[in-house]
Amino acid sequence: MKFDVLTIFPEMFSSFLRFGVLGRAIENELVDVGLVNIRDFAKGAHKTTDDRPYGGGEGMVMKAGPIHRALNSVERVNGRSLVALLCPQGKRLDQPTAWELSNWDQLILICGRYEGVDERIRLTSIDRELSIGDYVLSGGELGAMVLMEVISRLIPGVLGGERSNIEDSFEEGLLEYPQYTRPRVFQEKEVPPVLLSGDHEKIRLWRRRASLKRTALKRPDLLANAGLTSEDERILQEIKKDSEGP
Ligand code: 4FN
Repeated sequence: MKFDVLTIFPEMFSSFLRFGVLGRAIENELVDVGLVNIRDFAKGAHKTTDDRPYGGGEGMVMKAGPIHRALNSVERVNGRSLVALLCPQGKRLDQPTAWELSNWDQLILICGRYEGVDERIRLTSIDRELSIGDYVLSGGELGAMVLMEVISRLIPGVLGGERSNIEDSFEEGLLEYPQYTRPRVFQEKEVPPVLLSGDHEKIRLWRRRASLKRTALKRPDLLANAGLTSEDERILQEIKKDSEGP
């Protein structure tokens, strides 16, 4: 996967790209990231990337020219290349969308600043609008980082052996079961005895039940799209019955 990020703040990405799963994926050449400084494509002595909005009003708007020229400077991998604008209008990123995006060979990510980008960029150059959530940000850069992190983890070879239960349960659309490690007792709270029993089938059922219970309690919206087995349905009925008790 090749990511190309267009931003006026490329330095924001340098430490993010050096660490963790994504840092290693880049080292192993499973992922490549190009950073394009939009300012390098600005004109005039001041290299301005923004200007006052037509019609007046507060704030500044990112000029179309520099973004357009920055985009033209990016080498397109081939036909499997998508240009995405990170912005609040976009479809909210979720795990199924991340899977779909992971099928492209190149994602070109444009990060807005100020009050956003000149509308003509949307009209001429954008294939997709993507959002990471419904809150106010100062720029699209954190969106681009979230997107690169989420998608990188789905690329074969990136997670290696550490494909965790977080992935497995979330791929099924459920929350994770509770985790414990030593010590066995912490501030009078004990590890559930079943986890010390060595009975792997009992442990599997306990964990499944805990995942389902957590999801039903904290994120019931996730259950609608979860891939529930008939065993899961049975466990959920049990959980419901238990909570109805006197
Ligand atoms: N944000 C909202 C409504 C109106 C404006 C914003 C907002 C950065 C350039 C866009 C925001 C959220 C998720 C990029 C937010 C994202 C951005 C994102 C983003 C500066 C203009 C702006 C109703 C969502 C609260 C600022 C709602 N994912 N404007 O944040 O780029 O990627």
